[in-house]
Amino acid sequence: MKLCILGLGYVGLPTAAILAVNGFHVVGVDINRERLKEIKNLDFEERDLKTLVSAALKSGHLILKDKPEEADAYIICVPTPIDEKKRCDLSHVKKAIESIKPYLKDGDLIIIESTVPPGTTEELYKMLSNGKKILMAYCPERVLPGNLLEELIENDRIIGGINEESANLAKKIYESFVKGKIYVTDAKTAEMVKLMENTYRDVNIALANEFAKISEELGVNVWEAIALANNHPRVNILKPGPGVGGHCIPIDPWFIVEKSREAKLIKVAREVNDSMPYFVVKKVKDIVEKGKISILGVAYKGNVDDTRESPAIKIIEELLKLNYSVMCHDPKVKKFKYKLYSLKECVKDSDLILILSDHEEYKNLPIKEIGELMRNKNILDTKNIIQREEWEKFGFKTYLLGD
Ligand code: SAJ
Repeated sequence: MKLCILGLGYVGLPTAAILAVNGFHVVGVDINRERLKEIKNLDFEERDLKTLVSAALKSGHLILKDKPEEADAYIICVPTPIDEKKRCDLSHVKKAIESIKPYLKDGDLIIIESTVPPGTTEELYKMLSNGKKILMAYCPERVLPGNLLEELIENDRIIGGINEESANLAKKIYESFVKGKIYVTDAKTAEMVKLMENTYRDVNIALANEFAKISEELGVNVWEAIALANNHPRVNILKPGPGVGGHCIPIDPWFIVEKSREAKLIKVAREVNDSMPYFVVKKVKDIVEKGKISILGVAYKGNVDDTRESPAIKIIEELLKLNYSVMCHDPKVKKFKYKLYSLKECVKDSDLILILSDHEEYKNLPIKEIGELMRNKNILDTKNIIQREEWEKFGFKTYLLGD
């Protein structure tokens, strides 16, 4: 069976590679030639992905192209961002479908993996099927960046078919590499399931963030309170932080909001999480009125190199607007909107260290050396990863989000 994967991003690439090493003939398509070059040069971070992609390319089962070609099934893994009105921008999905239209023949299957608002697969199907017998299914990705390959193989999958035949054929493809269970349902339910998963996480993080704000107001350490509350067998409060980043969780809940007027809690939760960067900036202002801020961690979460929608971006923008001088450091990230410095350069003559990502490296920083380089020894930890007493031993004033 020949497959064409459209969009070789963080989901499309591993999916293409894993299907290729499992015996399918795979054409991996990305309209961005730079991305194709990166893939050929194995220029990406994710654990084990290099080995897999390299094996798939060497086997000849994976070939890379900037245009689709005739195949038996097409898997669409292109981005679905939100527009200014917080509505899903389906233009990449529509373009991808347009690009395969000339090759579609009776019995071909189109699978959508990109996150989309409920009802989208059915709508696209109606636009497409005219005269031809096309099969179509929605099969959302659910992998966690940072643990991509393992989750791609081990996680359960949901397949939502436009009809039974579509779902069954899609199932055959995923069965080749998925070790988790594969659940079959209709397309709209599958779309809703994906959005509910990420919305569940967003709303729960919002609750933790709101607890952090309330705790500061009332003089409680939120981290201690959460740890104690989580001893209850039916309580599992998530962690507060400087905001919710990544390309999924801050975006997906809006796809529900755009489709239903009943979505109230979801919208407020989004707003609470979006307010966190401003809350952090206010804390910075309360600690130092002016001077240099050293940001440690610009990735959207710990131990990944990804900065998409990272709360660090908003925080830096706001600090610059307030005329602070800002330098950033991140041991994982290679490309970022702002220049990245070595740790020493970043903390030299600084007035405050601001920890925004919980990278492993930040748990054991050389406190003494850092202290000697700084102008004022202040540290604000938004992730609760430093040992405050250790820093205080070296004369630091320590501050914690939610305390
Ligand atoms: N965060 C907190 N507090 C927490 C947990 C996370 O502030 O207790 C923040 C993180 O720092 C980060 C953001 O939330 O900025 C999102 O991180 P994440 O680890 O919760 O999620 P993602 O975006 O890396 O991946 C999610 C996953 N979804 C769920 O766990 C329900 C993943 O399984 C999905 O495949 C992925 O979104 C996606 O692509 O949709």
